[in-house]
Amino acid sequence: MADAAAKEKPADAPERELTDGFHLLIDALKLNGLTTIYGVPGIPITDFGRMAQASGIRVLSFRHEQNAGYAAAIAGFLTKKPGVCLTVSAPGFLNGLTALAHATTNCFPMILMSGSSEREVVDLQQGDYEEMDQLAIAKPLCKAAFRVLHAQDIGIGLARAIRAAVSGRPGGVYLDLPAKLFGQVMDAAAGQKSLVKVIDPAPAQIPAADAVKRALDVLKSAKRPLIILGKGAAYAQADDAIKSFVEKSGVPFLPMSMAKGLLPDTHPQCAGAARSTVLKDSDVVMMIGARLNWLLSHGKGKAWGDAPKKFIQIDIEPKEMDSNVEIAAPVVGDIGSAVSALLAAMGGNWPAPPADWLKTVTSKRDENVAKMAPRLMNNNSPMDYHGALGVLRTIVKERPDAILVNEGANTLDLARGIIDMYQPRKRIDVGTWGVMGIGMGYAIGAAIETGKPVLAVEGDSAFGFSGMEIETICRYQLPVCVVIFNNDGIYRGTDVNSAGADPATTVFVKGSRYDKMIEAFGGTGINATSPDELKRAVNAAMDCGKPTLINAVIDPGAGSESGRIGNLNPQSVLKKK
Ligand SMILES: Cc1ncc(C[n+]2csc(CCOP(=O)(O)OP(=O)(O)O)c2C)c(N)n1
Ligand SMILES: [Mg+2]
Repeated sequence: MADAAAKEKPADAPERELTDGFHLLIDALKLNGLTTIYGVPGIPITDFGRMAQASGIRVLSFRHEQNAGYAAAIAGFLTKKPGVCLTVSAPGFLNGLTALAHATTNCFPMILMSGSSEREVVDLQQGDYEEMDQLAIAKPLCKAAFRVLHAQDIGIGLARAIRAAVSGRPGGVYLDLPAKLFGQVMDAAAGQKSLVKVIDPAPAQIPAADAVKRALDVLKSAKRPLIILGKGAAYAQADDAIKSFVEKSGVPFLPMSMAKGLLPDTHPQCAGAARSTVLKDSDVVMMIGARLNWLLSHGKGKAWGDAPKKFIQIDIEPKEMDSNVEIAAPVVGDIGSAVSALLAAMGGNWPAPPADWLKTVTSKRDENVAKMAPRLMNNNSPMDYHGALGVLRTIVKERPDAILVNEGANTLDLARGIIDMYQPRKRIDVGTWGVMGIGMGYAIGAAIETGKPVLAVEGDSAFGFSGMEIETICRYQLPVCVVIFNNDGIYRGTDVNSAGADPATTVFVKGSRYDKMIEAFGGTGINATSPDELKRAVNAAMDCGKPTLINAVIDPGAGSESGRIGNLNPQSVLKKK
């Protein structure tokens, strides 16, 4: 150890070059190409953040760790490298933990690095500053959790974290960094040698040839086939292979929310606008990086109809198979390798699916699109969701490389259906949990990681969870345009509390002017009361790339309870009080 080495040094020995925990961690991050950190400073990581910044790492300071964590999580999704979030101990750690759990649930690679207090004191529960056994708390909420106690283990510790985050099914990793670690000194050359560059952190997982053949046999036998693309398919960055496979198969495809744009929503095979028909009437369903969780009604029940169905599932995680229903043809492998193997094994003359099925799907889709069209062109004031989203739909069509962040209830469900996406990984939203609060963190992470303009379409409630980060957006001058669908509340702004003076639980201050908030930080705020005004304001913001917040005034009565998932609310059988 360094102290011992110093004691042993003869008086006339030349001064040896030293390094310490601060510098080793910085070097280890850089060595592995992790050059952006999202976090909030404080004891014991303030100086680490300063030194990291001085060394050329981009260190983005947030107003709340949860938002920094969401930025790191989406950085992981967008780049296939772990997004890094840095927090202080106990409360900062806990604030970041929600995002780490979210990353794990959504299969995004992320590393939460938190400073922690003195082990000796924490373990005896003697009441240290921000005392908490963080490692134990993180463990059940993420894919892996590690603690580094010695400077010479920083290299290995980070290597383990990176590998755990990105290999197999990606997820969140916690790295516990006790305060003492940062100041630990060791010989610089030995320190340099202790660093680990992770070779091939997410090795390809090639599916077995017989699994590929079985999948193709089942797909070929289908009379009414369907392909469902999940966000795992978007994450894989195997865009060309997936597009070729879908097109070669001729099978209608349904993109899950964050897989929209992998193939354009306007693609002739896209069945997005015929969702209920294809779920109900298909006989063979191939899932590519999509899970049969609640978002797909667990693969059974009314939404899936009565006809027998066979499922083909492509996933990197073997345990995903049969999780909800029997999988007739499991293909375990990474999406890129699996889809390439499928393509190769299809041969040159793959038969098109039966024409009557394709006709059923396209006519249902065209019928639904036509039904929706006039509603999207209304210029009502105050706006309804359709009028406002009709405008945003055109703007995204004209700016297909912009990134769309989306959260809320009605604001989410309706935007998902109405706004077509044209390129992969351009739509990022609430994900598996339907969590509110990802908005500004995602917007910042996406702007930083991609350099592209960001359009964040936010319910007024959803925005409130991360709203303070508009200061962060202004501070870093990020090209983010936030549009708040302000209907005065959660789902609707019309609820009344029949029992007393307090407002109903779902309503906010009526006529709030969120646009004024961003003006406090030098950004542009605009109040838009009609689709025409909204269109002008968003276009101006996207053209100039300056931080902008648009308060879009939506009719408080326009939404519905819980958006499209009101059926999940438990009901009281007792008489309504
Ligand atoms: C972290 C978290 N807390 C609470 C909820 C419950 N929730 C679902 S949607 C929503 C807000 C919906 O209102 P808004 O964002 O204004 O959208 P609107 O339906 O009004 O357009 C809330 C609070 C949640 N999903 N996540
Ligand atoms: Mg609302």
